[in-house]
Amino acid sequence: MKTVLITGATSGIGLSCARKFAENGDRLILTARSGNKLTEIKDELKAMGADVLTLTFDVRDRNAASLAIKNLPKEWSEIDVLINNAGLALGLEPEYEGNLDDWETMIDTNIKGLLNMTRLIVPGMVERDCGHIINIGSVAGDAAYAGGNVYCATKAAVKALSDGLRIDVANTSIRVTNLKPGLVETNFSNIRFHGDTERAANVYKGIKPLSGDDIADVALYAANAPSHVQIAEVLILATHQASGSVIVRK
Ligand code: 8X3
Repeated sequence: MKTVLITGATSGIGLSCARKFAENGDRLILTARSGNKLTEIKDELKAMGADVLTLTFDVRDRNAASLAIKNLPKEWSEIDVLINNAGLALGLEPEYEGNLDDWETMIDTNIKGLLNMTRLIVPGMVERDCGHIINIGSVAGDAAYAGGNVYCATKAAVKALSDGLRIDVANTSIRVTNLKPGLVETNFSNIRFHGDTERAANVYKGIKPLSGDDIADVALYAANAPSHVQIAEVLILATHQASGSVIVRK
């Protein structure tokens, strides 16, 4: 049984990971910005018999994150798996027309938020010589696609930060995984298009997209691989998607 901390645990891939790891018998620390949603999910998972602790804070808020992690009850303080899932895309405008607030939110959440959590939790893993960081990257980090610009850059950063961390902990038993999903049908596109549900639905039209569960399955596999096996990076695409920009719709 592992203690697994998941950021952005109230929706999408984060929520799927929470359910899959709970089914696996792990203990969960779930973090997100919405306390109400966290409580709902905690109740759901507790009904399945899972041991769950919730922490309400925004990964962008370095002080709030630090306060929450440093004040973890002793029995929850040894985190075995950190799933850096909190992240988002906003907008699909050409780079010369993008919204600067959107850019800042993506950079602050996808890069700096991930770094905040890594910086807070990995030192304990190093001390114990044990742990696993699973970063949710994206196919978007492999190559830019039209309008992806800043979002793609943040996911390229997730790849570089995963690779860098893997080097920095190579002398320990800690493992670092970068999961790179393609089209996953969650609230992702709805958020990207600021609530334009019709535009969001079009993203998944004519193709069977991945689900959050498909990604959580891979995260669970990586976390439970034998200790000498480091699943360093996995690109997970829908069958009719070949890259960030090649999608065959029928
Ligand atoms: C999400 C995948 O292809 O919509 O990171 O950018 S994609």
